Amino acid sequence: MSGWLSRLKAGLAKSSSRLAQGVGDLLVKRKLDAETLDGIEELLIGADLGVATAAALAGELGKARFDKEVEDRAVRAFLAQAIAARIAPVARPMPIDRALKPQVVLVVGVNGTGKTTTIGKLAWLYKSQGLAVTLAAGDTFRAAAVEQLQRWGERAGCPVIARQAGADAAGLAFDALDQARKEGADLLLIDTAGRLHNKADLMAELQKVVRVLKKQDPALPHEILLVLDATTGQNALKQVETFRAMVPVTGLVLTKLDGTAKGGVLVALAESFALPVYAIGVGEGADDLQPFDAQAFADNLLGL
Ligand SMILES: Nc1nc2c(ncn2[C@@H]2O[C@H](COP(=O)(O)OP(=O)(O)OP(=O)(O)O)[C@@H](O)[C@H]2O)c(=O)[nH]1
Ligand SMILES: [Mg+2]
Repeated sequence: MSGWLSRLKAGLAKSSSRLAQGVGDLLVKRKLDAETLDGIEELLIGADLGVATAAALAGELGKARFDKEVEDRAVRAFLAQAIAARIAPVARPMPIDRALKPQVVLVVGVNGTGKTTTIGKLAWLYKSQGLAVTLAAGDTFRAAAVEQLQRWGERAGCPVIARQAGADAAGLAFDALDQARKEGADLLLIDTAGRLHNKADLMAELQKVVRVLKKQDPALPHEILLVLDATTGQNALKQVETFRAMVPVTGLVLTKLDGTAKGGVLVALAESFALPVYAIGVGEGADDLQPFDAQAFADNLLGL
């Protein structure tokens, strides 16, 4: 856990250094007056917490501490507490039901957000917990996508079901389910394309995959995981709306929290959709994906 915490801290360093430094600078004169509160609100917006959340947090801070002399650390601790309270309800690891054989997880998202990498990391994580994991290379649009998933499969020691590029993604998903059932797999993770010729094609393909799975069992897929790239900031909110209009998304993964000052978007997502955030990605390595702890996340976001 301490290794993971240090990675979370390093990952959020860009977000936290700006926030922590900004709060510190604002409080040089050590008075939390209206002007300072406005500055803090702006900082929170800059960290992509969203306009409404930033205003609410500044308001709470003002009520509690208005016009009093305060330490910058106390202000950051107050904000971290308020943020943790907001994200705690969505900080939930993906529920795993070993009785399902297999539990079927469809992974969707815009191209480049980290779907394939996230599947590789999840495969690694669940394999290490003793689950039999099968991967399906449902991104049949690009040949490189299949090879990328195969490399992750080799690394984690999981079978990868694939077809040549250009094959029907729904057919591949059907075959993968069949094979995962025969092999008694606990978990089937299905990759999908992030981009087709256009958005209508992508929607049609994702919906067909879901339809084909449902024909086998109406409870399928058990989870539809939407992968979002934190570096896109507020754009991630748009993507949730777009994908929810296509398929019933059940949970989110937020990747690339390293290398961005927009870590606050997780707070905006929590406030806007109340969808569980199953995991966050803070690097490209196999163990750079973990369920997140709301308080630890908020503390690190504020550089505490
Ligand atoms: N720094 C960092 N890089 C990440 C993270 N997750 C994924 N990446 C990188 O982001 C790039 C895109 O990741 P992919 O997994 O290929 O994304 P994808 O959504 O499958 O992309 P398409 O298949 O093109 O739709 C790769 O270079 C990954 O290594 C993360 O948490 N942190
Ligand atoms: Mg991919």
